[in-house]
Amino acid sequence: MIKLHGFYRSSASYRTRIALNLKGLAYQTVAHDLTTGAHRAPGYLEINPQGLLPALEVEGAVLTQSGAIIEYLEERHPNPPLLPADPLQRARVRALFQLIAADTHHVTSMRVAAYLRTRLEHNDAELRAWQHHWLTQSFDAFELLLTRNPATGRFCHGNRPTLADLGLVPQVFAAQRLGLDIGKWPMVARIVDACRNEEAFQQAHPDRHNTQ
Ligand SMILES: N[C@@H](CCC(=O)N[C@@H](CS)C(=O)NCC(=O)O)C(=O)O
Repeated sequence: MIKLHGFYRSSASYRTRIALNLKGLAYQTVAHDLTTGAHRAPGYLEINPQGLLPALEVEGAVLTQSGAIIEYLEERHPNPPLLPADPLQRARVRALFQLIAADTHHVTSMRVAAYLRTRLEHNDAELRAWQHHWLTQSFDAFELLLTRNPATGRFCHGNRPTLADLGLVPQVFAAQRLGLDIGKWPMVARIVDACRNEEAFQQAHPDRHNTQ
């Protein structure tokens, strides 16, 4: 049985849950409470020395980094595909995912916030301004990448969910928790609504996992 080490409101775990659901894979969840620092406990550091969620136990191995985990799932279970067949289109989808997973998520993460607050002594308003700044910059670019490209459809790329949507939806959820109004980016908002109608996204939503 596949084992997902995660937490209900961890965006990177949320991305991975959507991928597992889209692929129709059964999995067991092991929750590590980010609010109590359970992800830094020695037992979990044995699993993922980076002390980050998620980690996936599968086929006798431990996989880390949500992007690598999702690409593994894609290679092992190609249907339904999360990447288009064409190399140029695949690059576009991966770029949208990386915009979120590499360039946005980290600067707005818990550990960066904790450092800003405790080591650099920023107050709540300064912290919020930092997070809104980076989120806004990313969503501005994401919106343009969607509106300017005719390959954008019901979802970020075409008419079925891809890796790009798996990046976007959890980041929007996190941004809304931080008080950002997503209505400023109409295409982003429309696509997130489309995703929220999909069973795989609904089942992965943090509200469905907040008791684990
Ligand atoms: N690039 C990593 C990021 C993982 C990550 O930052 N996970 C967050 C939860 S969404 C975490 O464990 N945060 C703990 C912290 O910031 O201390 C991935 O995509 O898996």
